Amino acid sequence: MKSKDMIPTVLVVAGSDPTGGAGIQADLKTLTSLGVYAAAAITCVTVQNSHGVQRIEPLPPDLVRQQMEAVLVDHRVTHIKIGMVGTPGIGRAIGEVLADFRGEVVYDPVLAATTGHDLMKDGALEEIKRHLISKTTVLTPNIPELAKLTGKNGMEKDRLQQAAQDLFTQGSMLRCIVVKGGHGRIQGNLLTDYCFFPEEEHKEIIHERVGSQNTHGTGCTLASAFCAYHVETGSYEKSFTKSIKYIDRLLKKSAQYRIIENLNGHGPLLHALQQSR
Ligand code: PXL
Repeated sequence: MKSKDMIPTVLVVAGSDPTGGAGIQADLKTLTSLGVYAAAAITCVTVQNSHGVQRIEPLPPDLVRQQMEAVLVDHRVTHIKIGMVGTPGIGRAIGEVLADFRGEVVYDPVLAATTGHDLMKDGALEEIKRHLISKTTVLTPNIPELAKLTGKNGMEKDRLQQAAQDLFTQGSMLRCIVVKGGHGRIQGNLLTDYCFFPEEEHKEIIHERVGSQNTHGTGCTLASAFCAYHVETGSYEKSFTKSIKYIDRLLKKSAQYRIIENLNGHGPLLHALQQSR
């Protein structure tokens, strides 16, 4: 690109996963593989691998805020993508920065790791709702996260739709909720991903579950791919369809490789296999 117009930057705010499968590493790989410039502010350093999460060190909230501000004053940030927040204090600090931000806020409300380990401190849920969900435009929960955020359990479409409506009333900026079907009811080998809107009819994509050992970081990757496609298209619906396709292709390609020693663990996706749209 030779134009002197400023290119868009996506600012990722998330935790570090040293294996490179999830968190900030997955976000940067995804956005880069889709040709979008990505900056990163780190919330927490985790020590983990396919055997589990051994340690979590949240950074001081003001350090998270300063990282975000450093990028915001220098780049044309059109999208902020939030992943693991870690503590209520970090949630509040991010919320304070978002108060002055007018672009898209895509929040993947990470509550637990693939191995089941909690990635959010107890008692953070109310703070998250007050400070983050209130300023979020696109939320990308999986089914357990949707249930935790709303107190509404159930996997049927009606139940998910009710839970999404509940969130639309809590978050006045929310324009789109993508509910990832990976934890949902499987019919045959089919699963359904949903995209709910405050007023329009929802969209859904029914597709085959990909059998793979390498599924670690699919949530982070999907939300980042959504961001990248939204930078490109400006459409929530197209970003939903394209990001689900991106994940599907990447899961299929990555399934063919052995990446980790642990035969019972979840390996990462191989983002480098997906160089173009
Ligand atoms: O995939 C959720 C996630 C997000 N962020 C970090 C993680 C994980 C899962 O393990 O480690 C840092």
